[in-house]
Amino acid sequence: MSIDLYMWPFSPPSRAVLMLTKELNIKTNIKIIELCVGQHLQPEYLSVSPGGLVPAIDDNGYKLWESRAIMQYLCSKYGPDTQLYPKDLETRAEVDRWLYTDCTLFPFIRDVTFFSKFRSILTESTISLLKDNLKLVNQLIGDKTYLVDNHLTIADLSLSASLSFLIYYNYDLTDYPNISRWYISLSKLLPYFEEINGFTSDEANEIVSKMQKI
Ligand SMILES: N[C@@H](CCC(=O)N[C@@H](CS)C(=O)NCC(=O)O)C(=O)O
Repeated sequence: MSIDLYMWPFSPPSRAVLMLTKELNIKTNIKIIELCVGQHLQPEYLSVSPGGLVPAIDDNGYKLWESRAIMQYLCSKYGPDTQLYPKDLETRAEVDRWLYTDCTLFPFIRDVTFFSKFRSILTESTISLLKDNLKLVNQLIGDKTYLVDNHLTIADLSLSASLSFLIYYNYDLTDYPNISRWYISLSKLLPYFEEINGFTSDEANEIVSKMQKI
């Protein structure tokens, strides 16, 4: 049995799901949806993900989008005993809380780093909200290696993928040292991390220049 994963390799939520498929050893057919040429807006893809967003999965006819919902589903189906999404109610609630925190944070990261380079949407308010959210995340991470308990969860996968945009676009993390330390540590602990998330700043800028043309 295998699943289809529709993704764009540069997309943080896509990479979070891809990392999880590695953790759970799920046989995965990767279907690249090239955002730079508008493949996500084609009727064929809209029948999988009606909003045209990546990632999405097709698990033998069951279609699901929204990365965090996908990760919760994959853990429940393919790793029912996995500590990646713990069963204990309070521990699971903490993982969920991080996923929601990340879901709030990611649009600010995306707007300030990526979108601002080819769309005029950047406001003082977005810049300031990103700083407020990073301050909180930095405080919550403290000296932890993993966000919840002492082991990897889907919260780590989701947040690290979101934060990667800050790294690619050289966002100044001086005021958020716990975030930098945690991200670097996780990148060394996970054997697939570099392969999936290791875009260079040059590659990230090249993607911006492709987006500018559409
Ligand atoms: N909350 C969604 C966000 C997905 C998302 O924003 N995907 C972006 C790529 S990172 C996308 O598909 N953008 C296409 C568009 O905006 O039209 C998730 O976590 O899956």
